[in-house]
Parts: sequence; C-alpha cells; structure tokens
Amino acid sequence: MESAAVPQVGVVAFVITGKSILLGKRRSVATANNVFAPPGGHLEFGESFEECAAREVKEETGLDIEKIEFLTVTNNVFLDQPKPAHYVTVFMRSVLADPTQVPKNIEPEKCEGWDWYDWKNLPNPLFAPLEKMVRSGFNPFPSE
Ligand code: 8DG
Ligand code: MG
Repeated sequence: MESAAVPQVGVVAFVITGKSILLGKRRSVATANNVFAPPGGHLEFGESFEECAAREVKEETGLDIEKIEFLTVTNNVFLDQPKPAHYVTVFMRSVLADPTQVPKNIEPEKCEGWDWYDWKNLPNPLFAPLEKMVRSGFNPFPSE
C-alpha cells in the first residue's frame, strides 16, 4: 500500500449470485488481516468505477463480471493500525458474465480463497467497511 498521508479511493465489487456474494479471507494486508471481504482494490488514474471493479475481480478471482452498477460510497478511517489509512470506498455490484464460471484464488499471498456466502448468513469477522454497511441494514440486491 502507498503512503497514507491522503485519503485513497478503494473500489469493492459485490459479485451477486442469487442472494449470495463472493467473499475471501484476507491475509496480512495493512488495512485488514483474517477478515472476510469482497474483491477490490485501488482506483487507478483515469479509470471508471466499473472498469476498476471488473479489473480487480479479474485479477483476484479470474471471473468476468457484467451489469456492473454503483451501489454506495462510505468513508473509512483506519487509525488503529501501524500505518493509519483513510479510504473513500466505492461499492459496486455485478453478476457473473458466465454463471458456470468458478472463482480461482489468483493471489494466494493476499487471500485464503473465495467462496459464496448468503447475505443472511455472512461469515465473521467481516472487513470493517462491509461490517458497517451490513449493520446499517444496507441491501445490495436489485429490487424485483
Ligand atoms: P491494488 O493496490 O492492487 O490496486 O489493490 P489491492 O492490493 O487489491 O488492494 P485492497 O487492499 O484489496 O483494496 C484497496 C483498499 O480498498 C483496501 O485497502 C481498503 C479499501 N477497501 C475497503 N473495503 C474493502 C473491501 O471490502 N474489499 C477490498 N478489497 N478493499 C476494501 O474499504
Ligand atoms: Mg484487493
């Protein structure tokens, strides 16, 4: 991670299948250890939120996503860590371009593996920004 002197932009992708989302357990990363989080990463210069979500999901899971839509944005300040950080976190939702595709753990040094979790039965502990969102009652699913 870069210097935390200024707020940074993180883009997070909910990949939705039915009422489940894709989560992985993070390993030794500055902002979060051993917590479950969706795929995501830093917004690159010139990139749209949709492009960033698709790129990060591809890089981390090998999956191709579509119907990528903006959900919400949250402000996350991580002061209680060796290198304090501040993220403006953009949450996107998406679905699999090919529903038969299976996630691969492409960055095993960063993640223990990916799996689908029912929104009503999420694992613990969740990464703080997601935990906050779940506790607020946020619903990421399209209304039908
Ligand atoms: P990159 O530098 O390769 O672009 O990214 P990365 O190494 O994959 O970064 P990341 O830590 O996975 O994501 C960037 C930041 O986004 C993370 O440090 C903090 C913020 N972020 C949240 N919530 C979440 C989340 O639920 N998942 C992910 N992946 N990042 C999140 O605030
Ligand atoms: Mg990441």
